[in-house]
Amino acid sequence: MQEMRLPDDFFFGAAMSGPQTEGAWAQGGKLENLWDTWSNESLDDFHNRVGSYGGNDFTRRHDEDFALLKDMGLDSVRTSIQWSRLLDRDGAVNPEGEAYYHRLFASAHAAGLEVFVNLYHFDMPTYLFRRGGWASRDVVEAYADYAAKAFRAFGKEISCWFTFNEPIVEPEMRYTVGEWYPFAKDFSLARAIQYNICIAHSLAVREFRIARSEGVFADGARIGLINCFTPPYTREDPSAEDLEAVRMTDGIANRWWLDLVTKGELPQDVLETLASRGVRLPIRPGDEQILRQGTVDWLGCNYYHPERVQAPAADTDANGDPIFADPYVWPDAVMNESRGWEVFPQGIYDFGMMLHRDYPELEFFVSENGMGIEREEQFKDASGQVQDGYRIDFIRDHLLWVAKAIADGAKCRGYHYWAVIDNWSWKNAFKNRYGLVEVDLSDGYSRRPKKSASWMRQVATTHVVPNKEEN
Ligand code: BGP
Repeated sequence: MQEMRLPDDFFFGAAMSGPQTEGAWAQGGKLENLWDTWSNESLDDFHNRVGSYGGNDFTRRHDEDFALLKDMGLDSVRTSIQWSRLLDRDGAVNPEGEAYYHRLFASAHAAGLEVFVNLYHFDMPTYLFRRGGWASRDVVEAYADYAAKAFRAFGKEISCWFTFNEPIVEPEMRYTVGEWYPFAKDFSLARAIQYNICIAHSLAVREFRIARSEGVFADGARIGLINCFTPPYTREDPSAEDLEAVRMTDGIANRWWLDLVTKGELPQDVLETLASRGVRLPIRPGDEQILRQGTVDWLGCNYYHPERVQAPAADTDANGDPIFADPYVWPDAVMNESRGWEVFPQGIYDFGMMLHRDYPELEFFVSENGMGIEREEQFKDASGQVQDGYRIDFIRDHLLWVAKAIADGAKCRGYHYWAVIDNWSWKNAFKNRYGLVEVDLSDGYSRRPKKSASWMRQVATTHVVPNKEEN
């Protein structure tokens, strides 16, 4: 593809999350979240036995980090408030937690960065998990109360709010494939959790609107949802069963959320199929009215890899729960072997075009996109700088498809790279590095820009995405 130009008002920024950066896990009155509890109970589960405790030392280094982002030409940063830091066990604001976030946001603003705040990034406080977590309506309501308190504490400082990051991931990772604490493999429970998260999201949006009508925010405040989206692909010559696998994958992973945030309802065909296969959702009288409140101002789309599916080999799993799709391995797939994820930049274009067709009013931005590489020190030059040309290729190819989507009508307003500064990646800890800036664990978390940092400065300040030869 030839060089492309992004609109002048297109924004560039950095995505990160509280639990993956802050560290200081037991300071300032912070309570345990599930990552801390899992780290305490079974540190061997984490790469090189690095648990949640230190993050990437952001709490001590945020001034330096914001200066690095600004120096790269970025204009915005998204992070998350940790519920377990902002509120105490009784649901009251923890003054030290509140003070920390005021300092953090002031530091970003002083550097000239706009701050986007997300309220939940897979970080359930453990005491609430023990009361039932997302399976419990009381916890769902506690989340709405937390959101209301966050809006009121920071409404004058923050205009861009998000209720959840990737609400599909906890149902998958904690309750379907069982890779994350509490390691459940229960498709029905996962869908019940997914449903309750939609109620939590909608209640939080309602709180946002109430706060907005009471003048809690500065003018122009917006609420959104961030999820990982990809149109599901299947084999080139699909059977009717393959297409059915596409319908249900798309229904659960995409349309479920897109219908919620644009129409305030969940897709009827998906609900009917789930019910016909014995999956019961914890629907209560009055929920329809709650979901109606869940429409948002805009959407964040995290995109790393496409989803490829085919008809399932078996209809049901060991619990008797339905299986709607099996993975399909595309013979031409280009892989990022470090992460085991396919690299398919066109997916971001296809998603943008799908939104343009099916949800034409919805504005979005690319809220995460990035490439995690293992043993990145092998790419250091004599001066010790990581020469990450592969990452430049990755970002450039995605941005070219973003530019094409915009040219073809997609309402894509900006791009946030994950994670501009290397950070802690859940169970993989620091195995795969995503950053445009290296974090050196052997040198007290010191920061050092990689080759891609100056490439990003060039693109973010000119809005010109070069073709490959111009790298
Ligand atoms: C997204 C999450 C991020 C981040 C990223 C990279 O799904 O929102 O928190 O971690 O994926 O994935 P990973 O860290 O698992 O390599």
